[in-house]
Amino acid sequence: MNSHNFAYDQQNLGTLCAERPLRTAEIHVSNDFYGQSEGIVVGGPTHSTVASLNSEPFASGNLAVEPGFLDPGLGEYRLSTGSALLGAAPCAQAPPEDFDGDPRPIGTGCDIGADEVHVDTVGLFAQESSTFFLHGVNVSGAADATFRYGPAGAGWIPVIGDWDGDRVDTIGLYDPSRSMYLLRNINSGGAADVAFRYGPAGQAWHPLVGDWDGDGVDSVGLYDPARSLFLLRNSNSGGAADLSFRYGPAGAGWIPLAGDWDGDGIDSIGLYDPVRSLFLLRNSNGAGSADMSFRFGPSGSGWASMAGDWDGERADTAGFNDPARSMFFLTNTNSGGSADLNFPFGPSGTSRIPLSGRWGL
Ligand SMILES: [Ca+2]
Ligand SMILES: [Ca+2]
Ligand SMILES: [Ca+2]
Ligand SMILES: [Ca+2]
Repeated sequence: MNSHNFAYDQQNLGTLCAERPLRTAEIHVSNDFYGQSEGIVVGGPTHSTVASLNSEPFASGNLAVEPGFLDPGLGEYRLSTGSALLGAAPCAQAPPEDFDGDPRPIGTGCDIGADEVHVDTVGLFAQESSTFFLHGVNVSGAADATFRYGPAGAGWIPVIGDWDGDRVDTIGLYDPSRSMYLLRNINSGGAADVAFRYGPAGQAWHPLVGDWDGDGVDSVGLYDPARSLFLLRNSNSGGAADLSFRYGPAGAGWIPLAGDWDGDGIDSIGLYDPVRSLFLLRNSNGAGSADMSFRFGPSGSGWASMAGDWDGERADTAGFNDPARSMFFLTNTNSGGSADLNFPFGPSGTSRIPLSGRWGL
């Protein structure tokens, strides 16, 4: 069986797949033979094109297209979000997880090769009905998952994280009146899998989520705007903060963010100043000055800032939701400039809260 592979730029070498005696069952399925000039030898006959190969009874779905790797010059052979190999294969012969632990399939069909592409995509949360609307791709379209979780109109704040380390982000809620987190390991309605109080009740503190210790599991935090104080916890349970530090000006109305800005597997904090539309990101969780500082988006616009790994290159980058038009604006670099992705999702003119995560959708 030769399935879901790619043979990339094998100049004049071709691919030899010896199968003797010739079988009639499909044994060459959904491979990508790209940049081969001397044909594909399978069990005797040499095929100069994949169309010819696919005419054999033992072959189907093979392609010869530029695979669209993230950065082959740097040895980065994972697929980019624009690859023609995404969803290009049936999943019958694919393992249920890819080489870096992502579930297969994500979306319709499996990606050809060892990697199933899994990037952060957007979602929305409607507080009045406590409904989550999750979208599996960063283009316009209808929600791919819609469900209610938590009480309607209670003013609870959505949080997103990989609480169980399976590389799929799921939902949660933060109830400010009790300072209680209610986390769920599946993206659906139901009871909380983990519920605990952390921090003081009834404060106007912001919930935060990140993998602060790099163990592959996201855990919670809090941001006190009055002191610009971050209180981060490495486990999803009540108790004292594992990390506590001040960063940024107290009482300035800046919005806290969390993300892996440098792609080292550890999430750290940041701040967004809406007056200047300035992001001030920090690569370590402690006091100090910003490691990255850039303007992105219009000043004083009322847009909601967000962060995610929109292109799969492992670093989280900035984004916005404009609630008036329900437009998302996402950038793939933390350096300002114009958005790399912009698309509408959800109804305009509502006060839904934007979300981002690797939903496994
Ligand atoms: Ca992957
Ligand atoms: Ca998970
Ligand atoms: Ca962690
Ligand atoms: Ca990091």
